[in-house]
Amino acid sequence: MRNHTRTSKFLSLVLRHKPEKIGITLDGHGWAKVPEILEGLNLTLEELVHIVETDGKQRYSFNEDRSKIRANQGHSIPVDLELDPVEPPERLYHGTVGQFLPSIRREGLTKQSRQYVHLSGDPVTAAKVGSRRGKPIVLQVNAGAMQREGFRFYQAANGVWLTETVPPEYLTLPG
Ligand code: HQG
Repeated sequence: MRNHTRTSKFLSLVLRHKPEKIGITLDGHGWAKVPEILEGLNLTLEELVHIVETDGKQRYSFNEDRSKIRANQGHSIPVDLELDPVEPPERLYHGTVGQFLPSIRREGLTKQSRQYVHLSGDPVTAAKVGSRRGKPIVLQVNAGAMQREGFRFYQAANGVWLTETVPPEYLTLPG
């Protein structure tokens, strides 16, 4: 069996950041044509379905007839995922690392290269996100208060919470 982790990482790159890597474009809603993905990644449909179905974070979705595929979140290129605002739980969580804290204290969470700030529904998931970069630090986000004060929250098809920005007054930082 081929190394699916590597292929999945490349699929993320293509569907979130650089479709031009395989000479394709995404439509305005982030969809790529499945035949173009199969050709560009040298995969069979069966292999692509396996990657999508076994992905630990459900990073990808097919459309109904499996003619198109897109990433559920994480884009740096502007795409309209057509997500409706939803009421968040009172608390959400963000996993980061210590080196970013001075800047986060000053300006809050900002989306950096991506389209949204990514938040997790529970602290364990947030710690995993932070641990990609080092010793994880989990920040608590007062999402309920934000929503009541007019900020919008979205939930991607894989459950990841998205918002435009989290001002510092809604964050509880450790220490
Ligand atoms: C930090 C992965 C300085 C932020 C994950 C993070 C997630 C600031 C980094 C998804 C800052 C951005 C997203 C500020 C935020 N000053 N640093 N004001 N505001 N940061 O990768 O949330 O595996 O764009 O704390 O699991 O780490 O790829 O965002 O450390 O779901 O599917 O700037 O990506 O999913 O990093 O991760 P990212 P993220 P996948």
